[in-house]
Amino acid sequence: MTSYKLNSLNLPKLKDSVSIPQYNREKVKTGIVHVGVGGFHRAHQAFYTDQLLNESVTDWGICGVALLDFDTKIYNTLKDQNGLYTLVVKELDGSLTKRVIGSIVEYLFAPEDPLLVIEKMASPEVKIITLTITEGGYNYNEATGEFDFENQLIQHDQKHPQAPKTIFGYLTQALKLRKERGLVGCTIQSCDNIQGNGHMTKKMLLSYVLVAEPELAPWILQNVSFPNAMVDRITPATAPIDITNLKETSGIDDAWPVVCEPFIQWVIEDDFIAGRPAWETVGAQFVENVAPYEKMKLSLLNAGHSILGIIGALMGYSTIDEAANNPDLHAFLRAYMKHEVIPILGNLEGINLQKYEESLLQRFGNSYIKDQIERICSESSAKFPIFILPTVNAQLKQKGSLDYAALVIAAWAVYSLGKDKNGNTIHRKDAIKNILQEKALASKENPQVFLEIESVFGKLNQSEIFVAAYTKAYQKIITYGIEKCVADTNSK
Ligand code: CS2
Repeated sequence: MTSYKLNSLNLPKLKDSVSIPQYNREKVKTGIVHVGVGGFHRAHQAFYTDQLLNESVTDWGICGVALLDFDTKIYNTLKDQNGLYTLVVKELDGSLTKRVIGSIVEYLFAPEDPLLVIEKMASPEVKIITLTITEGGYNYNEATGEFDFENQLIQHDQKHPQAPKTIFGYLTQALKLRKERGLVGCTIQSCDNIQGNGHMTKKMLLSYVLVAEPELAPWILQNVSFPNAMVDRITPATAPIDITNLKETSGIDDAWPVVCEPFIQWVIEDDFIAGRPAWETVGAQFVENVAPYEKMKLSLLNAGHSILGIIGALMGYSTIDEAANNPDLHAFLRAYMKHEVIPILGNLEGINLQKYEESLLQRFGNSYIKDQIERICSESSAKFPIFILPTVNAQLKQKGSLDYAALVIAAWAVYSLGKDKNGNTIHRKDAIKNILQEKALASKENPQVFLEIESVFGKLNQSEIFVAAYTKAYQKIITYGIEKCVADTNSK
């Protein structure tokens, strides 16, 4: 079939094979600057916003900012395609729903021109700055509970405020300009998987500002809001086959389409100091207190992912659905949820936890999604403290069940040695990969050493009860293998 390179010029030619933006993108003003234009943002917020723009709203276009050197490829793709990309939803029956998204109307590459990004964030038409900078991007130190000033990039930003490298340097300079110019404030909205992501953003930003630009802090407190939000849509990394299929079946030559599951959810606290898009008209939920939704999602979905990922990797699987469809691992995850998570969640108003759990297990098992275990396990050192350790700490407090989580953490120690049960290499990506590996090696002699990584586990190694459960699980994995341990823990 004839294919067309995806860009503004060719858009009308694609309208018979795919749904395209129904609005004039040139008339859309940028009301939102979004930092971190990875797959998740493009499957989630940009999709909600695209639907809204289809309803004749014109004030809420997105300027996508690629923050890191590493983001060159996505920036170049957006530039080549005039910000357009295809969202391919892999439905439960395996069919594909394709849609060209047009809500990213501008795009900037921060390393190339930092001042342009600062100006854009400070521009009067921009009312909201949204972030998907990953769990590790908040520069929070689990051991101290505070902002990490030891981070070299933060130190760089303090020395070079006009050419920052971190989100904190950018936000500080942009807010400073807003203040100096007498502009209204704005909302900074995190879309990352962190409990109280708005609170976290505020706390971390103010910690930095109090050192870098102390006189700006009171203005921020008065003029900037930080709503918390729960975000959800499973968005695997795009595979080469997704690109080829799109070209062959729909004639769209898109260098970087985004693929995702059909499920989508966004629960947001309604705290937007300078106004907001009516995202509720396209399915987002605005609530007064988002904490229960966040807690539920992080401790069930994200933790579930990490469990399937780490244990699945050891079992030799490469995608989440393979792991989720292993009957023993499926039962293990169910038991973890039942015995260790649900009891600490209690009754969440308006939420049916049983239904949520069932829908999660179905989502994990969807074999059309093929979510990569490598993606899920990447940066586990930033994920475990958010997804799993709060459950462990809560169970310790109420002297409840710990064995499932202990096995998962022991499995992570074994995973960090880098070999699966068949001796094949596990490819790992983590900011502290070397430390994990070093501690994992030392754990062969003394398993507890792995728990000494304070930036991940905090003071968990001081809990005798946890250390005992973890050590037992570790030794059992080494002696009998992961499969037997998972099966046995289940049958208890
Ligand atoms: C995943 C998330 O990164 C991870 O470990 O659990 O990316 C997950 O797919 C999303 O949060 C789903 O909403």
